[in-house]
Amino acid sequence: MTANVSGFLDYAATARVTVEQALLQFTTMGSDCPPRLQEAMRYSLLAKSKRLRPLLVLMAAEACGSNEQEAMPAAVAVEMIHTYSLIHDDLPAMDDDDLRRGQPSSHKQFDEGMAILAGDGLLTLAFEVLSCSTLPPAAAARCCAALAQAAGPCGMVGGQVDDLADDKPETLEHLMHIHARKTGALFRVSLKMGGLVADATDEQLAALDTYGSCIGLAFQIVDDLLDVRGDEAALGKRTRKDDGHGKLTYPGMIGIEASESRAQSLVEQACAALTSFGGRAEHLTALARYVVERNR
Ligand code: GRG
Repeated sequence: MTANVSGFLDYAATARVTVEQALLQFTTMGSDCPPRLQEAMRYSLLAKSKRLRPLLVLMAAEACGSNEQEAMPAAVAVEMIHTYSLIHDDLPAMDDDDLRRGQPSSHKQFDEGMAILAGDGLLTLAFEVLSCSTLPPAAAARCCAALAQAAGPCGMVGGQVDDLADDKPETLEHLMHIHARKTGALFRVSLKMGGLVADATDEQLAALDTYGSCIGLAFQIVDDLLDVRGDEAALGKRTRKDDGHGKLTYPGMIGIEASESRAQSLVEQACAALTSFGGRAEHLTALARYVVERNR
């Protein structure tokens, strides 16, 4: 492991605790929320996770001169959207997975109806958290719009629909288009919201976006490689599924070695995009390296 990645892991471990305290606080629901619904939302939201998206929000805000406290509602909101997508993705009608984040999937622990509703609850609560935050109203509105676009029909949901299609074109270009929306959009919007909270310049937002596109794609390539390697205990989910389901993957299309070098060169591109931030982007640089060095 490279030196700055191990430093990043210490920083990330501390930031993760703060994010998880905020997730707990923002899911303390009023008395009209059925206790079992709150339990199901928290079951998935607070389960073991790398918390990459909230970390990206906090680190982008830091790189643009803001702080953890101001950025936390956006960090919480994107983690809620991510968790809802995992709950729904695991449902029998979608990827049909029994294991997620090292524990039974929501529909296995509760039931299908409750899993759908826990996902719906997190999706809507994310926008309540953002819009009721102490952010200036213009920044809150821009964050809400950006998050809705990234998670919606032209973003994550659209990518999922194209990925579920039986007759999808088997080209690298199409695979990248799916992943840019299904996985990449939430990475990019995490960085964008960090920038918006900090009232970043257009140049700063553009640099963060380039960085986000590169690490989003690198993340997905590594995800496919980890699936091939198949360490279920480390990943906390089923592995070697992609082959069995005839899924399009990078190792399947361009081979393992080419996938590894592609992920590596994307990380270099991501880091190069951050030069104008100087030392303030130290954590973002280390996170990019972590994305390719991770084993879960
Ligand atoms: C159901 C609307 C809807 C969308 C689902 C993102 C997605 C679309 C599905 C997730 C399925 C999946 C395994 C995608 C591959 C990449 C990915 C997003 C993995 C999970 O993210 P991590 O590794 O998870 O950051 P943790 O648990 O660490 O937060």
